[in-house]
Formats: sequence, C-alpha cells, structure tokens
Amino acid sequence: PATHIKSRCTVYPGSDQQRFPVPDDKVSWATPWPEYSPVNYTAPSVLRNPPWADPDIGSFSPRFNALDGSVDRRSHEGDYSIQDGRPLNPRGRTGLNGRGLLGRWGPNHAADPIVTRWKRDSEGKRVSHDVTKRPVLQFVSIKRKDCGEWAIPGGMVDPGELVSLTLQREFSEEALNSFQASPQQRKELQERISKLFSSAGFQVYKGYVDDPRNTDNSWMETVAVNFHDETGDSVSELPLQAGDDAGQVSWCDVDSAQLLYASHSHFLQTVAEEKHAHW
Ligand code: RP5
Ligand code: MG
Ligand code: MG
Repeated sequence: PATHIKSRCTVYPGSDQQRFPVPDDKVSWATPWPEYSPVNYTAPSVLRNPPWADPDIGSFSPRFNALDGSVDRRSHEGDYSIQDGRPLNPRGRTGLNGRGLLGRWGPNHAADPIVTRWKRDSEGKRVSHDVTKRPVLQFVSIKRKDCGEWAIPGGMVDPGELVSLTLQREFSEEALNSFQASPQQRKELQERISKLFSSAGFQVYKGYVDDPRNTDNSWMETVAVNFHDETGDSVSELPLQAGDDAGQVSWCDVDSAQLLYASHSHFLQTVAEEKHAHW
C-alpha cells in the first residue's frame, strides 16, 4: 500500500514528542527539503539496553542489509540506504529520527497470524451480509494494551526464529494466554496450535507496515499469514483468553468499517478478497 499515514501521526506513541509535520509532497527522500528538522527521540525503555534492542549508533556498527549474526537486518522491500551511519525509512520521512520505541535500527521484523472462520448463525448456517450479500468472515482480534486499538495478534520475530514459529508463539501468547497456563495446559495448547498451523497457510502480505512507532531510521515489517478454519470445528473451538500485550481477545467480523492498528485492515481486505467474502 502507498500509505505512510500512521508513520506520520502527530504525537509519537507512549510519549509527548510531536513529530515534525511532513506534508504528503515532502514524504519522499528524493524531494529536497532543507528545512526538514525531525525531532530526535529514542524511548528510555530502548536506551536501557534490553536484550531485544541494538546499542546506540556510534558505539555500534551493524551489518545493514545483511543477516547480521542471528539478527536479520534485510528488508522485504529490497536494499535500504544508509545516511550518516543510519538506515533510512524506505517509505520516506516520518518527522522523527532515532528509534522511538523500536529496538532495531532499520527493519524490525514481525509476523501476523490471521486466523479466520465463517460467521455462522445459531443453526450453524453461514451468515451473509445484508448489503454485499457476501458471506462474512471473522478473525481473531486482540485489543492492544499499548494504544487500545484492535489488531491482529502479531509480534516480533526473535533473532534466528523461523516465522512459522513466531506466528504460533504470538498467537498462543496473545490470544490463548499461554504464558499463564500450567506446563500441562501449555503442552496441550501447543499440540493443538501446531496442528492448526501445520498447513502452510496463505501468505497475505510481506513488507513494510504503516506502524505509528516507525521513525526515519527504524520501522516495522511483517509477514502476515492466513490460517482459515473452513468447517468451523478447529480454531473455532479454541478457548480464547487475552495475554501478554493483549487486553482483550475476540472473534471480530471482517469488515472495511472496522478500524484496526497499523496497516492491519489492508491485510484483512486481501483475505476477504481472496475468499470472496464480505468486505
Ligand atoms: C505491527 O506491530 C505488526 O503488524 C505486528 O502486528 C505488531 C508487532 O509488534 P508488537 O505487537 O510486538 O508490539 O506493526
Ligand atoms: Mg507478543
Ligand atoms: Mg504483539
């Protein structure tokens, strides 16, 4: 998508930092703009040097556009440029430099599991939308604790982790609260989840995410994969319980009117179109 809207949100999330306003015609790095003076901000939580974050540039020269040890610094969007030792956001200016809330300089890789089923009435019949007459899909959605917005239960790919595992792990943590489960329950959940996610799934999207945490030097990228329960007797049976960075979890109708975090609505549109469902 051509959008670079949430990446330019006025106030940077979790702070009172205001981004330098970037009008549409000044987004591109190719457009000269001598007056551009973005605010520099890296969140205290990142500067404290947690294991998931890079050190500050200067003391640190990572291998950009490469697999750097177990940290994947390659972008799904192709090679990105480096200016004064810092990677440049491939979609253009955001009004803020530094890393904000993001740990990595350059791409921060996430994975988004889009778990869907058909909406059914009390007799188990598929429900069609009044206006579009198309069958309605539902997906497992979480309400993010950080901003209160509804979202796909996605999360960061750990260094060296396979995306297929991140998808299962994040779904289990956020939508099934596997963290709080007993070791025995966790084992059972894991078995059910690995069965449900054993099909390859449909890759919906791979690339840049228009995430409000993005900066000129750090940005989110994701691989979004759809796991669909056609008959309504596999995922639909799972006990949903919010966990980790999710405050609530629920099956939500897939509908263009539903506002969602970052570019998640765009991913769901792709799923709806692929399934000839209501959008
Ligand atoms: C979004 O942030 C991605 O699409 C993914 O859903 C999410 C990952 O970040 P956390 O949920 O770990 O904060 O850009
Ligand atoms: Mg998570
Ligand atoms: Mg998450």
